[in-house]
Amino acid sequence: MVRSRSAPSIRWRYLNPAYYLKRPKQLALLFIVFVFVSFFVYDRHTILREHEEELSTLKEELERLQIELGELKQGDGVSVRKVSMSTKRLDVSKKDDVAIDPVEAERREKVKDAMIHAWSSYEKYAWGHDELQPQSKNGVDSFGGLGATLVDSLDTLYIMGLDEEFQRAKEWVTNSLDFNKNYDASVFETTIRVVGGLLSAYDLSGENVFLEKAKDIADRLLPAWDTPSGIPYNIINLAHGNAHNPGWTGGDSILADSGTEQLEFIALSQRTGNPKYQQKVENVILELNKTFPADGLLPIYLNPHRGTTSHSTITFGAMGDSFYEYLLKVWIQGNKTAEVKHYREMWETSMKGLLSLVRKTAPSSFTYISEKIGNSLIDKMDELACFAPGMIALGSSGYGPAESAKFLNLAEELAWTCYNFYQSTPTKLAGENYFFHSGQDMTVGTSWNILRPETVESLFYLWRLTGNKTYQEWGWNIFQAFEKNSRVEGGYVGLKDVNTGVKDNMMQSFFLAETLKYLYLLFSPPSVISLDEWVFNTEAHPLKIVPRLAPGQQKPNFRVRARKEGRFGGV
Ligand code: DMJ
Repeated sequence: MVRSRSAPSIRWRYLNPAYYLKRPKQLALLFIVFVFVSFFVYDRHTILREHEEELSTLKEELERLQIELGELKQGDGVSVRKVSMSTKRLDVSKKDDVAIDPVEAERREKVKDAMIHAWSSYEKYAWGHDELQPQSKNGVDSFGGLGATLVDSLDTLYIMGLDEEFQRAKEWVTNSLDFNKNYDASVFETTIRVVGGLLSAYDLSGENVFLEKAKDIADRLLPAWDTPSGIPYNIINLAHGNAHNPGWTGGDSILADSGTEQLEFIALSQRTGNPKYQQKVENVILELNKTFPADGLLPIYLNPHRGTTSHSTITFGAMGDSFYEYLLKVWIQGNKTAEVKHYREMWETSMKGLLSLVRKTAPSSFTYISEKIGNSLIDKMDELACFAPGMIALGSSGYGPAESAKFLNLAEELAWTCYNFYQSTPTKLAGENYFFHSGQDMTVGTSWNILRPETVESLFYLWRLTGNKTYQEWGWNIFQAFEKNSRVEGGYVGLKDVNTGVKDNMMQSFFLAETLKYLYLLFSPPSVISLDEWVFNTEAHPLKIVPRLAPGQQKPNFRVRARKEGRFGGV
């Protein structure tokens, strides 16, 4: 009895600290055992973690090799490497931010207020619809019911730090954005607004849903490129995939509509690792390059069967504009490498052609870009062509010093003309196009204003690239004219006539995507969406510039770096 009771009590005494206090040898032994066990456990953990890291690197490497294998099998020569955007917010403002000038800060807040007014009106009256009609306070589905304004606004909300609004928009994209629509959509408009808007939101936020949706809609657009020449049809049914061209072009494809998908589809290939998007759109440029004229100017109609141009207008305005813009921007997106050299060469050729269209008005010597049909020049310029000063300024640094200065000077002269499109009207808002008659400088042709962004876009580039604050002043004046004429209780409207100020009933989605974004950035430090790191699509959606590798080139796996707690909108 005694023995059976005392045995456990002897064992338990080893757990009593008092036991060791009286026995230093046992205490030392216990300490050594403790150190040894701790080291053993720590060592196991470290090995496990290292193995996990190694495993994930191997998985990434495997994924990369699978993509390369796929490319080799297809034998297409197009090299794409999947880029993973982090799920963390990207820091798009560099660390060396200069303190923001108080006047700029105040103006930026005013622009942000304008965005809040436009967005909250859209939320209130047109949620989920393509566009808001502010006077009648309802939504309309002008793009097939793809939530065009919502998708077009995502990155602007993000950049401005309107986080709650961005989250609500993201919820809608996640739960309600449905592309399975029996609707004949414009390939161009859907690409620049929807694919571009989603990819930009993905690049900024790292939220996968945006990439998934971009892939979904791009896959629906892709059959449009299945033509004998590879030049796409400009309209496609989103549910059934049958494509065609509008009747009014006589069956032709439109230049801008066919050559303004490259940035978005290349970006999509880079982010998904699937080269099919990039192949289709790059092939269009290769095709056009085969017969590219010496002046680099293409008429606005292309035959998608023969791959030839049709007799039609040459213009940097409607239907021509963004073809030239994308030649330059794909070169920038491609890190100006040998693989994209032909884009820059084509763009420089087109700039020679542009110089041949440049004329000056009398008596005030405003510089403008005329249009051309056959051998005849037309003394007309669209406000749409006012993107050109920004494009020329952006491309000027790729020339040697003398050419660079010449082109920058041209960009500044053209921007002055575009600013005067605004200043010359009673409302201080520009009309849709201008004619230049000798002795009369500029005369408004089509006199509506639909909240277009091109002039403020150019002012943004010129301010970024020259540092000249005059461009901020001009942008501020234009913004004030929008506030005065276009702001109504239910949002922002265009004007039916810039002479009388009579209002229309439409808030274009590009007002939120482009006009307000460029104005906001005009009053933000240059590090917010740095032009060294981002390239804007033609709808002002910034796409992150990531490495573009030559075929067969080996490079370690890369990732777009994310800042741990990225925040940039509130700079
Ligand atoms: C936008 O949709 C794009 O900027 C396009 O390239 C031209 N037209 C509008 C804005 O005016």
